[in-house]
Amino acid sequence: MLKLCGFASSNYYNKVKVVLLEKGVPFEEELVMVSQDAAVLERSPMGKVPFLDLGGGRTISESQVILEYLEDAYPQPPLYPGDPWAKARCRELITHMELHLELVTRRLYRQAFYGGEVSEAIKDATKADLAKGVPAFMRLAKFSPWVAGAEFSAADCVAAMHLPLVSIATKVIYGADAFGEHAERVWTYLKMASERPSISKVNDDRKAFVAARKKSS
Ligand SMILES: N[C@@H](CCC(=O)N[C@@H](CS)C(=O)NCC(=O)O)C(=O)O
Repeated sequence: MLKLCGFASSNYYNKVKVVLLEKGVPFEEELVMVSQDAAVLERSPMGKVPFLDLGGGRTISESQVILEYLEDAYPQPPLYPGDPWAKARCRELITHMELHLELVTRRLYRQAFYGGEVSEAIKDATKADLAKGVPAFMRLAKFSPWVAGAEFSAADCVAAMHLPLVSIATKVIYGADAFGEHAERVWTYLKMASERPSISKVNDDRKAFVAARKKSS
């Protein structure tokens, strides 16, 4: 059986978990923390999570590559539109959310979520990057009602996991949501997405994981 490796508070892990649940693919979860240990590096070359273990020494790292693998290996139900241009636009939206929203905002997480500190220079640079990334996202996103259009898609598996972090981290650090005037639209969408069984389960598992870690620390 497929093993999804990582931990339940990782948004990249959860993105893949939503895909597995949406496709009804049986899988197990293996708790693996970020690590530079040889045993982890052998399965995930950067020591990052998630990675997927197919058994027999076969692993795949990088959440988007895992998502694409799952789409190829388990085509039903499809998580991309059939039309090549619509499919490319869906991938464009995913790439945009990851490169220009999540990865940019990630620089703030240390202070926003983990009690650490981030320099003013990083805060300023992040703000400047988001000032371009957010309007670009709003130009690409459809919210009609799903993020890439009328159908639930791979882009929703990504958006539902990454967008809350962008919104919350920027509220914590700047006292203002990076989505600005669009925040209500984004959160209306996120609320709708969170009612989908796959996303609801992943969010519940995340909360349970975080609560258990807090209790044991
Ligand atoms: N591009 C990677 C990003 C995954 C990622 O950054 N995961 C975090 C946990 S949420 C991690 O492993 N961080 C450790 C590190 O960056 O060394 C993917 O899409 O899988």
